[in-house]
Amino acid sequence: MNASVENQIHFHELHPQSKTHPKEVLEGLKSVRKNLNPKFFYDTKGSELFEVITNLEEYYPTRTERKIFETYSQDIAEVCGIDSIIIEPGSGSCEKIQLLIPNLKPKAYIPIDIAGDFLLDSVNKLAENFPELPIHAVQADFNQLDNLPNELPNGSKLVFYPGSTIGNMEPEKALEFLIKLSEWIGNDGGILLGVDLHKPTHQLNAAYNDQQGVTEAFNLNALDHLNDIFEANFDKENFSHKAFYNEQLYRIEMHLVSDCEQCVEFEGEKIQFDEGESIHTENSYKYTRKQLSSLAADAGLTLKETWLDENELFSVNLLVRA
Ligand code: AVJ
Repeated sequence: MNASVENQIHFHELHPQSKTHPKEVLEGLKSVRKNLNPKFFYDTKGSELFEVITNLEEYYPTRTERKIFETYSQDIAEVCGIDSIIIEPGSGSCEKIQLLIPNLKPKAYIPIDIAGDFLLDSVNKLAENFPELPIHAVQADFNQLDNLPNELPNGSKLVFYPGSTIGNMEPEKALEFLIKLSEWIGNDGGILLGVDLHKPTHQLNAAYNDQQGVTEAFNLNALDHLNDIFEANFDKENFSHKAFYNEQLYRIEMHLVSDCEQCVEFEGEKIQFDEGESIHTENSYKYTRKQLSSLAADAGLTLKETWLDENELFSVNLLVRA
């Protein structure tokens, strides 16, 4: 790192990476409806597979959101206001924000991510592209982060939460999360939120059941990940990918279905599977514009503006305090 970059990038380590306790996983695996937190998709292999998913023909969200950012970047900046402090929970590669920075002209950028090394790599690349931008990288699990670090620049805050990541949360959790963000942004800030929209079932089912089987590999990889970090002997060969849109609950459900009756060992406990029994690995909630504005209202926020693609597949929304 050269001297100018050192001045530009500040690193805050708030919660050193904490390991998941096996009990947390065991509780899900032993419950009547077996379940696993979708965070277990994302080891190195899983993150690579997700990257491949985002480029699949059937998987419209990523490219559609990018197109919205590209098309409306000027307008987004006008409505959100320039010169703000941009905070991005779960910033990953920090690539999406780069589409907006030239117009948003932020005073500082604060990416928050649990993966410290990846975060540093990402902000170093960002700093090369935007050498004038002050960056405060925060290594933390934003789900466990209640308060922002103290020594941040002053200014109005814009939380950037793209990718419909909010869709992974149960609606009650999404509400709690928006309430927390509302506290972060205060009266003069905003939340720029990417949300995937409700649409015909066949289109959604296709996006999570791609022809090449990448989503299948992504789902099954969670079992390898469990074997790697815990004492476990899942055999991917004995499970199948299942994903479908639940029209009543407005969510894609992903499951790993046991192909046979089998017993898997996890941290010294025996987990029994019937043939056809599944582990529920992910929910990806879709919203109608009405549902989204009522969620915002419940959090004391209002939808100030919504940007859509021409087919109204995906939405980018600015939420401010009501
Ligand atoms: C990263 C949660 C937005 O729900 O579409 C992609 C994850 N799962 N294919 C989504 C995912 C299966 C993705 N999110």
